[in-house]
Formats: sequence, C-alpha cells, structure tokens
Amino acid sequence: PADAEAPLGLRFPDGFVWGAATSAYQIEGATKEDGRGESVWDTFSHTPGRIKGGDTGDVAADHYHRYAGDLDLMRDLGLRSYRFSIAWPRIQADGAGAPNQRGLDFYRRLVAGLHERGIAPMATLFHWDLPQALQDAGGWESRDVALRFADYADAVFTALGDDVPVWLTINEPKTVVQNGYLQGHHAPGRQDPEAAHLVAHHLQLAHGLAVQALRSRGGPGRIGPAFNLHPCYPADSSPAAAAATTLYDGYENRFYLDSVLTGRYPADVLDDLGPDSRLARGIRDGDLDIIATPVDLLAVQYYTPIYVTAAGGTVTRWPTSQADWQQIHPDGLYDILTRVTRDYGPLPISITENGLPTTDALGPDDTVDDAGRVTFLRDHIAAAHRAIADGVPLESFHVWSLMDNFEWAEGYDQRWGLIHVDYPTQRRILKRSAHWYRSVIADNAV
Ligand code: PNW
Repeated sequence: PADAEAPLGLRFPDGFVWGAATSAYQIEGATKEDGRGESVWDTFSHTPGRIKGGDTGDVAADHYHRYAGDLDLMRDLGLRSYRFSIAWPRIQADGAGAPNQRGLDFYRRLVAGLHERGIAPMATLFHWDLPQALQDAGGWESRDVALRFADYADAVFTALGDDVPVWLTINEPKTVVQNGYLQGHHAPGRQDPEAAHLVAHHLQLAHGLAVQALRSRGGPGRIGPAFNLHPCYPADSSPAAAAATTLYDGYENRFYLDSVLTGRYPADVLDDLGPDSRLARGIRDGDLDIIATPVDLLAVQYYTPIYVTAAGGTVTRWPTSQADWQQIHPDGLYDILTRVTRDYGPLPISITENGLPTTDALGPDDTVDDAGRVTFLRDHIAAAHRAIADGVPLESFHVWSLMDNFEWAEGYDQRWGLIHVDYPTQRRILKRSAHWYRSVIADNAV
C-alpha cells in the first residue's frame, strides 16, 4: 500500500550511516575458483536432504564474478556502508598456513571498489563457512580452531587492515550453536547439547583472540562482535514464566553479551549446565580475560522477539513472516537496544542486520512490489529512531540483505533482498523497497 511510503517525519542525526549486508557463502558462488578450499557449508549443502530443493551455494548470486556491477548498484542506492564477509577458505584453503594471494586479491578489489564509490567497508571475519579441513579436525569443539582463527584474522588484517574501518569478528555465534549443534539444520548438522555449549565458548574465545590480533597490529580499524539478540518476554504473568524467561534470556543474550562486555558467563546458565558440563570443563584460567578484551562497538542483529512459557517453551504472539521463526514486532528492536545500553553502558552500536523474507515475484515491466518489506523496514527504523531519542548511541543501520541470496537450509526459496536476483539470468532488479530505501538514505529520514 502507498501509505507504507508516506514519510513519518523522523530525521536521523547527521552522520547516521545507512547500509546493507551480505555474507560470502550466500552470494559469491565460484566455490572452486582461485584456490578456495571447501567449507562446512559446501559439504552440508551437497549432502542430500539438508537444503530445501537441493540448493547449494555453488553459483548463488555469482557475486564473485559480478561484484563490480553490484558495487554500482550499491552506489546507485546511495549506501554509505556495505557489510560483507570474508570466506576463510578463500584465504586459507585448509584453514592454516600462508594466505592465498588470489583470495585476498578478491577482497582487496572489493574494498577498493567500495572506497572508489564512497562506501565504507564493514568486514565480517567469519559468517559460518569454516574450512572443512578444520571441521575434520574437530571443528569448533576443538579449542585449537579458535587459535587457527586468530592466525587467519591476523593474515586478513595484514592484507586489509588499513582499508577497512570496521571489523566484525564472528557472525551470530548463537546461530552456530543453536542451528549447527542443537537443532542441526545448519552445518555441521549436529544435535549435541554438550558439544553446543563448548562450541559457544570456543567461538567467544576466537572472537577475543581476533580482537587482540587487531590491537597488536595497531592501525585504524575498529572491531566488535556481531550478535543476534532476541528480546525475551514472559508469555503470561506467572512467576514461573518470569523465571523461565530470565533463564531463556541467559542462553539467548547474556551468555554472549556478559562474556564479552563483563568478562563473566552468567551464573544462572553455568548453574543450569552443571559443573561437569563440557563447557564448564573447557573454560581455562584467563579465557574470560581474552574474551573480554575491550571492543569498540557492538553489532546488533534483530529479527524477532521470543515469548517464554512457564514450562520454558515458546509461543507465537505476533504475525510471522515467511520464516516461521520470525514474529514481526518492531518494538522488540527498541527494547533490545535500550536494554543493552542500560545494562552494559553506552557502547557504540551498529544494527548490522534487520529484514524479512517476502514471496515477491518479478512482475510486469520488471517491477517487484515488496510492499511488506517497506512497511517492515519503516517500522523497525522508526523503533531505532525512538531508541536514539532515548539515548542509545546508534551509529548505523544495515538491511539484511542487499540482494536475494542462498538462505542456508531454506535455499533460494526465501528472498531477503532489497534487490531481486533472477537466478537463471543473474539479472538484478531493484525492488520497490530498494527505491524506497534510496529515498530514506537521501532524506536521512523515514
Ligand atoms: C541471520 N533466528 O541468521 C544470518 O546472519 C544471515 O546469514 C541470514 O541470512 C539471516 O539472518 C536471515 O535468516 C539468523 O532464529 C538465523 O532468530 C536465525 C535467526 C536469526 C538470524
């Protein structure tokens, strides 16, 4: 509906940064080129039955070959920031040893192209594509993988450290833990709670070691973690629901936030797991100091709230999107931003993902009418505006995603982009939401 685009009259502070986000495996394709090794997502997507429709990231949006045209589209939208990820197996095919120059060169070209167009690069070091060789050596259950990650990060910083102003370490450690090791519908496809929480610790450790690697180089870049945060609300007014919600919040949010920002894991979560858990046995003296190495910013990704019942289950309160786990509730973004600022102090925050999937199709005259995305983004941006007005030091907003891409277990069935990708031809078509977002950026307002 046209009223979704009616201005709300909410201006953002001068210098507020508008952007969009992607990740390597979801858009690049070219999985066998220029010395790239295999990742756990190559293995997983090629395992029959794992991905809807049997889809893989082999070609994806072919961004590895089409990045120059994609950069032009970003410029046309007026983006001030582009968040992308670096594929570890392009830099170290087997996850160790001397960096692969051709892999580094791709990201050097990408970063140079961003600067030429006046767009600030924001680089994520790890968006889930672990080199398969490291998985074969135990994956994130192995403490050694965190040390390997520090070496990889150091190689990337050496090549790109002067040209990337903002670094993010690990994308959504919680999603690796929950989807990869508890539910098993993401790589590596495990259902092992004991392993899962040890994996969480090693991901946090890897984060801290990468922060230290950047600090020891010196240089201009800022760095922080990228957490998907879920505001947790009790499903009813009972004391039991309140208690269950607190513990749920411990696993969803405080486990990650507390360790990085206070140097402790939450006591209620540690108690819940017990003293003999693999996590408890895997934490060594000094680990929390590494994890809590001071960061420059917090990257927040927001998609959905969670409503927790007295029995510790969850219920759905709001309309869901095409992603059945996503309830549309813009106030949740306000709640999580203000809560983080209240509980952990005024650390600069970037919203590095927010968006929804739509079932839009290519319409007549090459139009894509994704009015639902316009409404969703407008309402979430308005919630972010309210958080700023209430004192949250929010610097930027990145839409997930710049373009349609490989949505993990959902394959190409879910389209999350501002830009439609016609996969058979790889043509890009700006959706209605992309035109709308261009005007938001130009006006610095919704
Ligand atoms: C993020 N949840 O994953 C990822 O960073 C992206 O790669 C992905 O494409 C995007 O969101 C859309 O799914 C999430 O269950 C996975 O709340 C699960 C949740 C949130 C984000």
